[in-house]
Amino acid sequence: MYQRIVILTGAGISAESGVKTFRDEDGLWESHPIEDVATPEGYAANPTLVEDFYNARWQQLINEGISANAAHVALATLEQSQQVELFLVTQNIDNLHEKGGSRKLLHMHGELSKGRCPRSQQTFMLTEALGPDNVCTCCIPAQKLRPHVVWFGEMPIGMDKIHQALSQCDVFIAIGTSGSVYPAAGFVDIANQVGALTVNVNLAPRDPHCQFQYHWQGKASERVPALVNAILAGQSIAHD
Ligand code: BJW
Repeated sequence: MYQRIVILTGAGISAESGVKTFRDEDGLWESHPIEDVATPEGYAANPTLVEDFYNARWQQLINEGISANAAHVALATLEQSQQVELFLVTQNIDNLHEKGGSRKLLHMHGELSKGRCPRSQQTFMLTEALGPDNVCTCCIPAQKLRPHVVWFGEMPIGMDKIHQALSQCDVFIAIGTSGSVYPAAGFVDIANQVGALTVNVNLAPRDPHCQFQYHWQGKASERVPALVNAILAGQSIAHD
């Protein structure tokens, strides 16, 4: 029934795994001014504070044994079914889609597990915490790795591929994102313009300004498996 599906995920899909969201009460931004930890200027002003912030989040993912939940697993099932052409793009920098079994996805805001050379932009899997001694192997002299994270004012990763997928999709689904950060917040407009079916999955009730045609309210761990089952069974998802 549906052939080309683009799925965008945000912090809400990982919330039930124990990873904090950004803008909810008690979210990540509660204790950190955004401009301190999520801008190039904040990093330039205090690299140690920023490195500590991302090192702590990476350690949390490893040490606390945070696992994928049913929503991540359902999306991996959809990919593996090969019944549809799936383009999965996440704003999340955690690795829970991979832990859930997804093999093809795009991390448009980067990945906690990687550091990036500020000169060549080459990425490196982190084997030790970010800090003055964690340097690239691509430059002479070696450069200190920065977090492989897209901060405000920086260009998200893979925009050409994302636009191409959106321009050809017949369904666009957003899961667990507040739609407050661009360009991701504008993907629904592109999908609507090309005539795709647009569905939002969120714990919160429908926002009257929301551009999605349908709103599946509830926990991602419950609504996403239901959505995937419907798609795989050839049933319509064009309802609230
Ligand atoms: C559940 C749930 C459950 C909870 N089940 N649901 C003015 C107008 C327009 C744009 C701009 C502007 N001024 C500046 C800009 C651009 C700026 C921007 O958007 N600013 C806004 C604040 C206005 N954007 C940028 O700078 C971006 N770059 C850019 O625009 O480059 C130029 C460009 C031009 C043209 C084309 C392309 C590019 C870069 C943005 C980088 C964002 N980086 C961050 C930080 C990453 C590092 C880190 O992790 O620390 O990425 S910000 C942060 O927000 C993070 C997230 O990926 C992102 C989105 O957050 P998300 O995922 O939506 O989380 P929340 O917490 O907001 O929402 C969670 C949702 O889940 C809620 O709705 C809950 O209800 C729900 N939920 N539990 C289902 N169990």
